[in-house]
Amino acid sequence: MVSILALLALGGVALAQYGNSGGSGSSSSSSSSAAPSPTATALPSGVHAVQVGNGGFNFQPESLTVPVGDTVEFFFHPLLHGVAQANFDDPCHPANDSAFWSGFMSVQSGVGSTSFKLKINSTEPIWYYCPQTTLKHCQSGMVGVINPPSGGNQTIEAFKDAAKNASTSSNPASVQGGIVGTADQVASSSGSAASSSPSGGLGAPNAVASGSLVGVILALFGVFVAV
Ligand SMILES: *[C@@H]1O[C@H](CO)[C@@H](O)[C@H](O)[C@H]1NC(C)=O
Ligand SMILES: *[C@@H]1O[C@H](CO)[C@@H](O)[C@H](O)[C@H]1NC(C)=O
Ligand SMILES: *[C@@H]1O[C@H](CO)[C@@H](O)[C@H](O)[C@H]1NC(C)=O
Ligand SMILES: *[C@@H]1O[C@H](CO)[C@@H](O)[C@H](O)[C@H]1NC(C)=O
Ligand SMILES: [Cu+2]
Repeated sequence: MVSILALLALGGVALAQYGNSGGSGSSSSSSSSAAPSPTATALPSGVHAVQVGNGGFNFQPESLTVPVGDTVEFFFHPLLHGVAQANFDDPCHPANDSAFWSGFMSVQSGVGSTSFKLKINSTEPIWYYCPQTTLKHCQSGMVGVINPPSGGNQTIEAFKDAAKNASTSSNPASVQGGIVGTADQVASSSGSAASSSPSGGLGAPNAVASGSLVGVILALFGVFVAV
């Protein structure tokens, strides 16, 4: 047990030093950027995730079937994306004055801590896009659909093809139609990481937790000594 605590303490000191080396004055550059993979944790039931701009100008999944009454939660990735509702005929522009719009979400790394939740009220197709004009996200294929028609020529491929031809893109005038708030996955995964991570089988969760606390305290002490 003593050696475990010592290891944890050393780890804490190392982390503290690492954190210290990067900061120039500001001490609060947070560890929240270490957000776990968005697929790592379960969402509340009835909530369906769409990743926005995760490694490319796209939505994942770009086509999603969602029951009436459920919610789609959009999670934002770097650097600056948004979600707005279009009509099938005009992929890169707001459907009308009441088209939903998340606003542009600025994310530096990982998954943004703010999400956009959209309630699904019918089985009608919902076509959407990212209106970022820099690098023409919509025209590059950053479009998606919820509850696509089961047949016919209104497909996500046709929507994407039409988007390529759009000469401009634009966003709705105001954020509306959904809820901008704390992202479910980011919040729940940081909470569950501490309790569910086996930490290499070091021992019971309580022992690990108290060891970590000692580590943090010793790490703070280490910084104090270093300064
Ligand atoms: C706006 O467009 C959407 C998508 O076509 C449609 O479902 C909605 O009824 C329209 N709203 C108004 C007020 O026209
Ligand atoms: C889709 O089908 C309709 C008739 O069902 C037709 O009028 C329209 O031109 C078709 N659009 C495309 C892009 O093929
Ligand atoms: C896009 O533009 C090309 C060339 O102008 C045209 O051939 C094609 O039919 C257009 N596609 C759509 C989906 O509008
Ligand atoms: C569903 O209804 C809610 C409440 O009126 C509204 O805020 C939301 O924008 C609607 N969802 C869609 C996809 O239009
Ligand atoms: Cu985008």
